[in-house]
Amino acid sequence: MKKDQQPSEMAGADAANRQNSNDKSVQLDPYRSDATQQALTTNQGVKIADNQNSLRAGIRGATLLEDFIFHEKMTHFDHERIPERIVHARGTGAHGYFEAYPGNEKYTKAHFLTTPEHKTPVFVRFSTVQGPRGSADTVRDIRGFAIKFYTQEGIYDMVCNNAPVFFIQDGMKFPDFVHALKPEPDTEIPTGASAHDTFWDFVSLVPESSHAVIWAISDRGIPKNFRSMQGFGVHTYRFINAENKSVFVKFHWTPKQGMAALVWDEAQKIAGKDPDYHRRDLYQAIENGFYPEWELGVQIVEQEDEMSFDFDLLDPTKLIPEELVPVIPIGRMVLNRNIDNFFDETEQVAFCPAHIVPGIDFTNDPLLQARIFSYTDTQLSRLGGPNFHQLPINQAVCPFHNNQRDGIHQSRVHRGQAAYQPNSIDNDWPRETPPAAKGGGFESYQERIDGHKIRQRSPSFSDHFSQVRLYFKSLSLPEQKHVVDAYVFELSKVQRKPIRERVVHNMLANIDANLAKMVADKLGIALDESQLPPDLPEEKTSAKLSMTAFLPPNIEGRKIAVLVHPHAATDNIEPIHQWALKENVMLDFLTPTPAPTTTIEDDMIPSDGMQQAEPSVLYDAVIVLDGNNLDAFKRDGVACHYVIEAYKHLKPVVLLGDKAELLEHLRLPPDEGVFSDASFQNVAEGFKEAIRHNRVWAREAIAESIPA
Ligand code: HDE
Repeated sequence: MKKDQQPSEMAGADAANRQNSNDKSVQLDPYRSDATQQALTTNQGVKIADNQNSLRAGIRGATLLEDFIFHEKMTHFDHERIPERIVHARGTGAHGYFEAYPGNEKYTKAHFLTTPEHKTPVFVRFSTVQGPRGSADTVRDIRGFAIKFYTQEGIYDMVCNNAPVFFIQDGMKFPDFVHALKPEPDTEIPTGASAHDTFWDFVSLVPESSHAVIWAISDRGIPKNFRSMQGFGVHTYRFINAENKSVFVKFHWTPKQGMAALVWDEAQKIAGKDPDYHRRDLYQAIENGFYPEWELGVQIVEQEDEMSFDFDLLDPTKLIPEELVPVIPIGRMVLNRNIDNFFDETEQVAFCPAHIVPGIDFTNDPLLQARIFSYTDTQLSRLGGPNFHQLPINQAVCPFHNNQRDGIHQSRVHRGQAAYQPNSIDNDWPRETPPAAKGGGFESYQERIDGHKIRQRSPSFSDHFSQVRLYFKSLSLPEQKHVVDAYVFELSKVQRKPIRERVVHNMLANIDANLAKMVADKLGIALDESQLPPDLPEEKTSAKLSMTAFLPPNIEGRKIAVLVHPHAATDNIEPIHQWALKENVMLDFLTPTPAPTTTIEDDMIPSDGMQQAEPSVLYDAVIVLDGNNLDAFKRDGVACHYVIEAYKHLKPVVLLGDKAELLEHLRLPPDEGVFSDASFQNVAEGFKEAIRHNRVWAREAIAESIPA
């Protein structure tokens, strides 16, 4: 389904509603500027007569110093860039809303979580961690998943990642970790990759990193797109209800679209063919009315159960297996509006885990405590001063008043003589609001603190491997294989042998004997059986750690390429269109050149793109249309490569009519993911099912023998 289709052609009235709410002509906020039918002026409002030429002394003379119009334009241009984020510089954002399910007041008094009738606006920014602003989207990395809730009680930022655990336990180590991960300081290489010496040097010396490393090394580190990614709050937070009762809480976002990952060869190729792949995917999905949706779930732990686990709830390198504490759904989030301006929204948005609202509170997780400080601090240099909360994208939607004044980029005119409190001159306004069950001022949970001032890691943080083993053991066999392959790939880029050895001996050997042996074997590293820990605890698994637990119920929003060559048959074209409408998928008819191509009857088929420019790596599945053109197809290297590559990347492929012969021609063994028939209708159901399963995993061993 394409953007220019009418809402009536999409499934149901819901789609029509969605289309409306994405209508950019609706003026949403007073600060959104629209220059349509407006005169070009200077920033002072003076109309400009000539925007093509600077003011010069004579037609061939020097430019005059008095050209204030040129100066203003150039000065602004010279300062258009701001420092990029230290981490998470590469990101993409979208607007939407959050809706709570009924019944949450037993946990929290937060207004936005306890008023199902109220839709809270949100802005979400997805990101990679390592690469700079212009780096590729599909690199192996953890993804950021930061949500700004514009609640009636103030801004709430839930700054999540797509993994439930982090690399370090104490914020003190964050600068070290990031310095090791970032491009190396002497060469500024590599961009957007963790496959280099300093990263593996650090993590091999810091065993607490093993858990987050294996999440990044697994398929979670190369998500298919942002729409099919989970999000996690990582830390344990607190909920506080109206009776002032507190429980511990972990946040989970689960995509309604299901979960899917790229395959590694594909991820690397997309980084070159379309470095904006994830950004484009989200934008296009929203433009086309496929609004991505996530369910917010919580794991609740009662105060008295704090110590009842064999790990510490305050340790951010640990997750709570869902078998121990189930995830309870408490609301849903829909992203339904694209940004108008990247800089003003996605770049200037400033998230901070310290932005919380009544009903939510922190715990003593030492990583969280460090984050409470770091985010506002970093905005001071990134956004140039303390007034970034006044930028439109960061502004609270409820009233906000205090006695903080002045500062760089102050954009409010504060009235009143008294900028202090208490005061009698302005009748003591603005005044405090005492805490209350609802609508009161923020009050921290009154946790009893009793301890020594000390720099020491709690012994309860010291088991660094049990959960890593649990994670590895819980993956499906293809997922486990990808983990092995990814360690080998990453370590192959590490130049220093002792670092490679340390990863195998100190990290992998503590996770799983087979994993360590397979990686050691491929790297040619000696691994003595005696180096493997003698008593590995009983193996157990946790179902939801594998992405296979999150298959979607349908294939809505997937992208299918249809390869068309001159002299195409027409019989299957309409059934393919009808099927796409029914299943709500996006179709692109790709042709050898951008020109329209022809049917056998000499009718025109418009081109949605050229096969070479829209390669198979950008699609979920491929259909090759039948026609009177098999020989021409076979002579077309781009088209043949298209089919081979889709096959190699384990994608479902439909070969219609005469194109069935391509399997033999291209030496591709038939399997459950290749559908050959004269009629598309006969294979449509099987094709759909194969797409729903993301990949034809049974093909993987054979696919490896096909040249990349
Ligand atoms: Fe961040 N992190 N972080 N982080 N983080 C930033 O804030 C920091 C951590 C996360 O789209 C920075 O505005 C410290 C965990 C996301 O704008 C900075 C520590 C998690 C984003 C910062 C952590 C995150 C950031 C850089 C350890 C997952 C992007 C620019 C103590 C729960 C937000 C900025 C966006 C960004 C500091 C660890 C997620 C430097 C000190 C754990 C999604 O302030």
